[in-house]
Amino acid sequence: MTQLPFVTRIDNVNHTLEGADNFSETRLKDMRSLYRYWNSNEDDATLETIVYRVSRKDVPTEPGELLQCITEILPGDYHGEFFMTKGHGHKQRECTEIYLGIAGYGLVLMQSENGFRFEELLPGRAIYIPGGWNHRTVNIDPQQYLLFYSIWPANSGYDYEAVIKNPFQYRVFRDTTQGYRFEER
Ligand code: S6P
Ligand code: ZN
Repeated sequence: MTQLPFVTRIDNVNHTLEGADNFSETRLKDMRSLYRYWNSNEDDATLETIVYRVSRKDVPTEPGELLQCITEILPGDYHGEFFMTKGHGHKQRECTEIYLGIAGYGLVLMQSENGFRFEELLPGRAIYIPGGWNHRTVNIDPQQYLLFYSIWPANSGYDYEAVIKNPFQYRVFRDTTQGYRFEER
């Protein structure tokens, strides 16, 4: 199939990618195994809390094509651990990704057989996530949403098991004096 030229636009008002055709919402109940202090008797209202939203522009999942999306992570924490994405690796491990900060203040956690790294995600700052590095984003501003743009090869696939089998070495918690602190897994 031939992909024709098209345009998208970062919508700073609605916190979405204009022109996207795939929208998802991830709630606390979708992240049960991922938070350190998960309460198995959590109340329904808390379970329904939205943690992040993604709007993605789909293209054919063929080599050479690029996917793009906007992720909005809402401000908040669960028992002190900041709102974050599930995190994943790419099924095609060689596939790289770029994140560009649009609004707010976050951290991108990255982990591979070469160790753990993190980078600050700020407006205008671009982070290159090489192939083979699992990645998770954390909103470390307790007052404001975090918005970032991602672009990656359309044939990458998602490997969510990767971060279950091999959890990130550090978690990010709210801290009253420093803003945030790392806790070893
Ligand atoms: C895709 C890219 C992002 C994330 C999104 C949600 O390769 O890394 O679009 O999908 O930020 O995170 P997650 O871990 O739930 O897919
Ligand atoms: Zn990715």
